[in-house]
Amino acid sequence: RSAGRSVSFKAFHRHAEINAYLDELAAAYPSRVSVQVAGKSYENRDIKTITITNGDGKTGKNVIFLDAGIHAREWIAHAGALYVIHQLAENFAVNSDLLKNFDWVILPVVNPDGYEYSHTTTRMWRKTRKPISSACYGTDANRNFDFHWGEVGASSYSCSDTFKGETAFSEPETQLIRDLLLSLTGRGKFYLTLHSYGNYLLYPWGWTSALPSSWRDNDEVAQAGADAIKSATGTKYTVGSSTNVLYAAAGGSDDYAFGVANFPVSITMELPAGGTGFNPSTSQIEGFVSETWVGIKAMAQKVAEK
Ligand code: ING
Ligand code: ZN
Repeated sequence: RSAGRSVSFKAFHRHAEINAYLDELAAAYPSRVSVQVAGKSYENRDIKTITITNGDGKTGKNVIFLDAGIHAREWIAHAGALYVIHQLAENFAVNSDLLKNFDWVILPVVNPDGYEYSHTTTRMWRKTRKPISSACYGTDANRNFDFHWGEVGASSYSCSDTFKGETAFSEPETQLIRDLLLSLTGRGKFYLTLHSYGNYLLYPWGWTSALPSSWRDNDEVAQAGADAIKSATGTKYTVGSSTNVLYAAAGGSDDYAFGVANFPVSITMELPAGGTGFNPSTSQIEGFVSETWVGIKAMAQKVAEK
Protein backbone atom coordinates (compact mmCIF):
# COMPACT_ATOMS: atom_id res chain seq x y z
CA ARG A 1 0.00 0.00 0.00
CA SER A 2 1.35 3.40 -0.89
CA ALA A 3 1.33 5.71 2.07
CA GLY A 4 -2.13 6.99 2.83
CA ARG A 5 -3.84 5.20 -0.06
CA SER A 6 -7.10 3.26 0.05
CA VAL A 7 -5.83 0.29 -1.95
CA SER A 8 -2.97 -2.19 -1.91
CA PHE A 9 -2.17 -5.22 -4.03
CA LYS A 10 -2.46 -7.54 -1.04
CA ALA A 11 -6.26 -7.54 -0.93
CA PHE A 12 -9.24 -7.22 -3.24
CA HIS A 13 -10.91 -3.89 -2.72
CA ARG A 14 -14.54 -2.88 -2.71
CA HIS A 15 -15.93 -0.41 -5.22
CA ALA A 16 -15.98 2.46 -2.73
CA GLU A 17 -12.31 1.94 -1.86
CA ILE A 18 -11.37 1.90 -5.54
CA ASN A 19 -13.26 5.12 -6.20
CA ALA A 20 -11.64 6.70 -3.15
CA TYR A 21 -8.20 5.75 -4.50
CA LEU A 22 -8.93 7.47 -7.81
CA ASP A 23 -9.91 10.64 -5.99
CA GLU A 24 -6.77 10.47 -3.82
CA LEU A 25 -4.61 10.35 -6.94
CA ALA A 26 -6.39 13.31 -8.53
CA ALA A 27 -5.82 15.28 -5.32
CA ALA A 28 -2.17 14.22 -5.07
CA TYR A 29 -1.24 14.82 -8.72
CA PRO A 30 -3.61 17.50 -10.01
CA SER A 31 -1.43 18.46 -12.98
CA ARG A 32 -1.36 14.93 -14.38
CA VAL A 33 -4.40 13.08 -13.06
CA SER A 34 -8.12 13.82 -13.23
CA VAL A 35 -11.22 11.81 -12.34
CA GLN A 36 -14.54 11.91 -14.12
CA VAL A 37 -17.91 10.46 -13.15
CA ALA A 38 -18.67 8.88 -16.51
CA GLY A 39 -22.16 7.81 -15.44
CA LYS A 40 -24.16 5.71 -13.02
CA SER A 41 -24.77 1.99 -12.76
CA TYR A 42 -28.31 0.59 -12.67
CA GLU A 43 -28.19 0.67 -8.85
CA ASN A 44 -26.94 4.25 -8.97
CA ARG A 45 -23.27 3.78 -8.16
CA ASP A 46 -20.79 6.26 -9.63
CA ILE A 47 -18.80 4.77 -12.50
CA LYS A 48 -15.56 6.71 -12.64
CA THR A 49 -12.83 7.06 -15.19
CA ILE A 50 -9.36 8.32 -14.41
CA THR A 51 -7.40 10.19 -17.05
CA ILE A 52 -3.63 10.11 -16.64
CA THR A 53 -1.36 12.39 -18.67
CA ASN A 54 2.23 13.54 -18.42
CA GLY A 55 1.07 17.04 -17.52
CA ASP A 56 2.59 18.72 -20.56
CA GLY A 57 -0.74 20.43 -21.20
CA LYS A 58 -1.00 19.21 -24.80
CA THR A 59 -4.60 18.48 -25.69
CA GLY A 60 -5.97 16.08 -28.27
CA LYS A 61 -3.28 13.44 -27.84
CA ASN A 62 -3.92 9.89 -28.91
CA VAL A 63 -5.54 7.77 -26.25
CA ILE A 64 -5.16 4.32 -24.76
CA PHE A 65 -8.48 3.26 -23.24
CA LEU A 66 -8.41 0.47 -20.68
CA ASP A 67 -11.31 -1.01 -18.77
CA ALA A 68 -11.85 -3.85 -16.33
CA GLY A 69 -14.65 -5.50 -14.48
CA ILE A 70 -17.16 -5.92 -17.28
CA HIS A 71 -17.69 -9.23 -15.49
CA ALA A 72 -18.25 -9.02 -11.75
CA ARG A 73 -16.46 -12.13 -10.50
CA GLU A 74 -13.18 -11.55 -12.37
CA TRP A 75 -11.62 -9.72 -9.43
CA ILE A 76 -8.02 -9.99 -10.64
CA ALA A 77 -9.02 -7.84 -13.64
CA HIS A 78 -10.11 -4.95 -11.41
CA ALA A 79 -6.84 -5.34 -9.49
CA GLY A 80 -4.92 -5.32 -12.78
CA ALA A 81 -6.46 -2.00 -13.80
CA LEU A 82 -5.64 -0.55 -10.38
CA TYR A 83 -2.03 -1.60 -10.81
CA VAL A 84 -1.81 0.17 -14.17
CA ILE A 85 -3.28 3.29 -12.55
CA HIS A 86 -0.81 2.99 -9.68
CA GLN A 87 2.16 2.66 -12.03
CA LEU A 88 1.23 5.49 -14.37
CA ALA A 89 0.20 7.92 -11.65
CA GLU A 90 2.51 7.11 -8.74
CA ASN A 91 5.53 5.66 -10.53
CA PHE A 92 5.47 8.37 -13.14
CA ALA A 93 9.23 8.97 -13.40
CA VAL A 94 9.85 5.37 -14.43
CA ASN A 95 6.85 5.16 -16.78
CA SER A 96 6.87 8.62 -18.35
CA ASP A 97 7.70 7.26 -21.82
CA LEU A 98 4.30 5.57 -21.85
CA LEU A 99 2.62 8.97 -21.39
CA LYS A 100 4.60 10.91 -23.96
CA ASN A 101 2.44 10.18 -26.99
CA PHE A 102 -0.69 8.92 -25.25
CA ASP A 103 -3.12 9.96 -22.60
CA TRP A 104 -4.54 6.97 -20.75
CA VAL A 105 -8.22 6.77 -19.87
CA ILE A 106 -8.92 3.95 -17.42
CA LEU A 107 -12.27 2.64 -16.18
CA PRO A 108 -11.40 0.12 -13.45
CA VAL A 109 -14.92 -1.03 -12.48
CA VAL A 110 -17.34 -1.18 -15.39
CA ASN A 111 -19.96 -3.19 -13.49
CA PRO A 112 -19.93 -2.04 -9.85
CA ASP A 113 -23.38 -3.49 -9.04
CA GLY A 114 -22.26 -6.96 -10.05
CA TYR A 115 -18.87 -6.47 -8.38
CA GLU A 116 -20.43 -5.55 -5.05
CA TYR A 117 -22.91 -8.43 -5.35
CA SER A 118 -19.99 -10.81 -5.92
CA HIS A 119 -18.48 -9.55 -2.66
CA THR A 120 -21.64 -9.55 -0.54
CA THR A 121 -23.78 -12.38 -1.84
CA THR A 122 -22.74 -14.60 -4.75
CA ARG A 123 -18.99 -14.85 -5.36
CA MET A 124 -19.42 -16.26 -8.90
CA TRP A 125 -21.78 -13.52 -10.16
CA ARG A 126 -20.85 -12.44 -13.72
CA LYS A 127 -23.57 -10.14 -15.06
CA THR A 128 -25.01 -6.71 -14.35
CA ARG A 129 -27.82 -6.50 -11.77
CA LYS A 130 -30.84 -5.05 -13.55
CA PRO A 131 -33.83 -7.35 -13.06
CA ILE A 132 -35.13 -8.93 -16.26
CA SER A 133 -37.84 -11.33 -15.17
CA SER A 134 -39.22 -12.05 -11.73
CA ALA A 135 -36.76 -14.90 -11.37
CA CYS A 136 -33.64 -13.61 -13.08
CA TYR A 137 -31.38 -10.64 -12.86
CA GLY A 138 -28.65 -9.27 -15.00
CA THR A 139 -27.29 -9.12 -18.53
CA ASP A 140 -23.90 -10.26 -19.74
CA ALA A 141 -22.37 -6.88 -20.53
CA ASN A 142 -19.91 -8.57 -22.89
CA ARG A 143 -22.80 -9.78 -25.07
CA ASN A 144 -24.72 -6.49 -25.00
CA PHE A 145 -22.80 -4.31 -27.48
CA ASP A 146 -24.54 -3.44 -30.73
CA PHE A 147 -22.31 -5.11 -33.29
CA HIS A 148 -23.64 -8.37 -34.70
CA TRP A 149 -25.55 -8.43 -31.41
CA GLY A 150 -26.85 -11.85 -30.42
CA GLU A 151 -25.68 -13.62 -33.56
CA VAL A 152 -23.51 -16.21 -31.85
CA GLY A 153 -22.37 -17.34 -28.40
CA ALA A 154 -25.03 -15.42 -26.51
CA SER A 155 -28.25 -16.51 -24.84
CA SER A 156 -31.81 -15.19 -25.15
CA TYR A 157 -32.70 -16.72 -21.78
CA SER A 158 -32.60 -14.14 -19.02
CA CYS A 159 -31.37 -16.62 -16.43
CA SER A 160 -28.30 -17.53 -18.49
CA ASP A 161 -24.89 -16.21 -17.51
CA THR A 162 -24.42 -15.14 -21.14
CA PHE A 163 -27.82 -13.41 -21.51
CA LYS A 164 -27.41 -10.90 -24.34
CA GLY A 165 -29.93 -8.42 -22.90
CA GLU A 166 -33.42 -7.48 -24.00
CA THR A 167 -31.96 -5.14 -26.61
CA ALA A 168 -28.43 -4.17 -27.59
CA PHE A 169 -27.17 -1.57 -25.13
CA SER A 170 -29.98 -2.31 -22.70
CA GLU A 171 -27.59 -1.70 -19.80
CA PRO A 172 -26.42 1.71 -18.52
CA GLU A 173 -22.97 0.19 -18.02
CA THR A 174 -22.54 -0.76 -21.69
CA GLN A 175 -24.08 2.52 -22.88
CA LEU A 176 -21.41 4.29 -20.89
CA ILE A 177 -18.53 2.41 -22.52
CA ARG A 178 -20.15 2.95 -25.91
CA ASP A 179 -20.30 6.71 -25.36
CA LEU A 180 -16.71 6.87 -24.13
CA LEU A 181 -15.43 4.82 -27.07
CA LEU A 182 -17.35 6.87 -29.63
CA SER A 183 -16.12 10.11 -28.06
CA LEU A 184 -12.57 8.84 -28.64
CA THR A 185 -12.98 7.76 -32.27
CA GLY A 186 -9.91 9.01 -34.14
CA ARG A 187 -7.80 9.59 -31.03
CA GLY A 188 -8.39 6.14 -29.62
CA LYS A 189 -5.54 3.91 -30.79
CA PHE A 190 -5.68 1.00 -28.37
CA TYR A 191 -8.65 -0.48 -26.54
CA LEU A 192 -7.71 -3.00 -23.87
CA THR A 193 -10.27 -4.79 -21.71
CA LEU A 194 -9.21 -6.93 -18.76
CA HIS A 195 -11.00 -10.19 -17.93
CA SER A 196 -10.09 -13.49 -16.34
CA TYR A 197 -9.18 -16.21 -16.65
CA GLY A 198 -6.99 -18.40 -18.85
CA ASN A 199 -3.98 -16.39 -20.11
CA TYR A 200 -5.24 -15.22 -23.47
CA LEU A 201 -4.60 -12.13 -25.57
CA LEU A 202 -7.62 -12.02 -27.88
CA TYR A 203 -8.38 -9.72 -30.78
CA PRO A 204 -11.33 -9.41 -33.20
CA TRP A 205 -13.45 -10.94 -34.21
CA GLY A 206 -15.59 -12.57 -31.59
CA TRP A 207 -18.61 -12.75 -33.92
CA THR A 208 -16.98 -14.65 -36.80
CA SER A 209 -14.00 -16.87 -37.44
CA ALA A 210 -12.99 -14.59 -40.31
CA LEU A 211 -10.16 -12.21 -39.51
CA PRO A 212 -10.36 -8.44 -40.03
CA SER A 213 -8.11 -7.07 -42.76
CA SER A 214 -5.82 -5.44 -40.20
CA TRP A 215 -5.57 -8.51 -37.99
CA ARG A 216 -1.79 -8.48 -38.32
CA ASP A 217 -1.47 -5.17 -36.43
CA ASN A 218 -3.52 -6.61 -33.61
CA ASP A 219 -1.55 -9.84 -33.66
CA GLU A 220 1.78 -8.00 -33.46
CA VAL A 221 0.66 -5.98 -30.46
CA ALA A 222 -0.76 -9.00 -28.64
CA GLN A 223 2.33 -11.06 -29.46
CA ALA A 224 4.56 -8.30 -28.06
CA GLY A 225 2.62 -8.56 -24.81
CA ALA A 226 2.86 -12.33 -24.71
CA ASP A 227 6.60 -12.29 -25.50
CA ALA A 228 7.35 -9.73 -22.78
CA ILE A 229 5.48 -11.75 -20.17
CA LYS A 230 7.15 -14.98 -21.26
CA SER A 231 10.60 -13.39 -20.87
CA ALA A 232 9.77 -11.79 -17.53
CA THR A 233 8.12 -14.67 -15.68
CA GLY A 234 7.86 -17.65 -18.02
CA THR A 235 4.07 -17.43 -18.06
CA LYS A 236 2.59 -18.44 -21.40
CA TYR A 237 -0.25 -16.48 -23.05
CA THR A 238 -2.17 -17.73 -26.07
CA VAL A 239 -2.57 -15.13 -28.84
CA GLY A 240 -5.25 -15.09 -31.53
CA SER A 241 -8.72 -13.99 -32.51
CA SER A 242 -11.39 -14.67 -29.89
CA THR A 243 -13.32 -17.02 -32.13
CA ASN A 244 -10.29 -18.93 -33.31
CA VAL A 245 -8.49 -19.50 -30.02
CA LEU A 246 -11.30 -19.36 -27.42
CA TYR A 247 -14.91 -19.35 -28.66
CA ALA A 248 -17.27 -17.32 -30.80
CA ALA A 249 -19.30 -14.70 -28.95
CA ALA A 250 -20.96 -11.65 -30.47
CA GLY A 251 -21.74 -8.38 -28.70
CA GLY A 252 -18.39 -8.03 -26.96
CA SER A 253 -16.80 -4.68 -26.15
CA ASP A 254 -13.65 -5.45 -28.13
CA ASP A 255 -15.53 -6.08 -31.39
CA TYR A 256 -17.46 -2.83 -30.83
CA ALA A 257 -14.33 -0.77 -30.13
CA PHE A 258 -12.70 -2.15 -33.26
CA GLY A 259 -15.65 -2.45 -35.62
CA VAL A 260 -17.67 0.63 -34.72
CA ALA A 261 -15.50 3.06 -32.72
CA ASN A 262 -12.56 2.45 -35.07
CA PHE A 263 -9.90 1.69 -32.51
CA PRO A 264 -7.22 0.12 -34.75
CA VAL A 265 -6.05 -2.22 -32.01
CA SER A 266 -8.53 -3.87 -29.67
CA ILE A 267 -7.57 -6.60 -27.26
CA THR A 268 -9.24 -8.66 -24.54
CA MET A 269 -6.69 -9.83 -21.98
CA GLU A 270 -7.63 -12.86 -19.89
CA LEU A 271 -5.49 -12.78 -16.76
CA PRO A 272 -4.28 -15.92 -14.98
CA ALA A 273 -6.42 -18.27 -12.95
CA GLY A 274 -5.99 -18.64 -9.23
CA GLY A 275 -7.77 -20.64 -6.59
CA THR A 276 -10.97 -21.82 -8.23
CA GLY A 277 -10.13 -19.92 -11.41
CA PHE A 278 -11.83 -16.63 -10.71
CA ASN A 279 -10.61 -16.60 -7.15
CA PRO A 280 -6.88 -16.04 -6.71
CA SER A 281 -5.68 -15.94 -3.13
CA THR A 282 -4.74 -12.49 -1.92
CA SER A 283 -1.08 -13.53 -1.86
CA GLN A 284 -1.25 -14.11 -5.63
CA ILE A 285 -2.54 -10.65 -6.53
CA GLU A 286 0.68 -8.69 -6.65
CA GLY A 287 2.52 -11.27 -8.75
CA PHE A 288 -0.32 -11.56 -11.23
CA VAL A 289 -0.88 -7.83 -11.68
CA SER A 290 2.80 -6.92 -11.92
CA GLU A 291 3.24 -9.61 -14.58
CA THR A 292 0.17 -8.25 -16.40
CA TRP A 293 1.70 -4.80 -16.31
CA VAL A 294 4.81 -6.10 -18.11
CA GLY A 295 2.56 -7.25 -20.94
CA ILE A 296 0.53 -4.04 -21.04
CA LYS A 297 3.66 -1.89 -21.21
CA ALA A 298 5.00 -3.94 -24.11
CA MET A 299 1.69 -3.69 -25.95
CA ALA A 300 1.51 0.10 -25.42
CA GLN A 301 5.06 0.43 -26.74
CA LYS A 302 4.19 -1.61 -29.82
CA VAL A 303 1.08 0.52 -30.45
CA ALA A 304 3.26 3.63 -30.19
CA GLU A 305 5.48 2.30 -32.99
CA LYS A 306 2.50 1.95 -35.35
N1 ING B 1 -14.16 -14.29 -21.45
C1 ING B 1 -14.67 -13.53 -22.55
C2 ING B 1 -16.20 -13.61 -22.60
O1 ING B 1 -16.80 -12.56 -22.67
C3 ING B 1 -14.43 -13.31 -25.03
C4 ING B 1 -14.03 -14.01 -23.80
C5 ING B 1 -14.12 -11.99 -25.24
C6 ING B 1 -15.07 -14.00 -26.01
C7 ING B 1 -14.47 -11.36 -26.41
C8 ING B 1 -15.43 -13.38 -27.19
C9 ING B 1 -15.15 -12.05 -27.38
O2 ING B 1 -16.76 -14.69 -22.57
C10 ING B 1 -14.43 -14.07 -20.17
N2 ING B 1 -13.68 -14.70 -19.25
O3 ING B 1 -15.28 -13.30 -19.83
ZN1 ZN C 1 -15.00 -11.80 -18.49
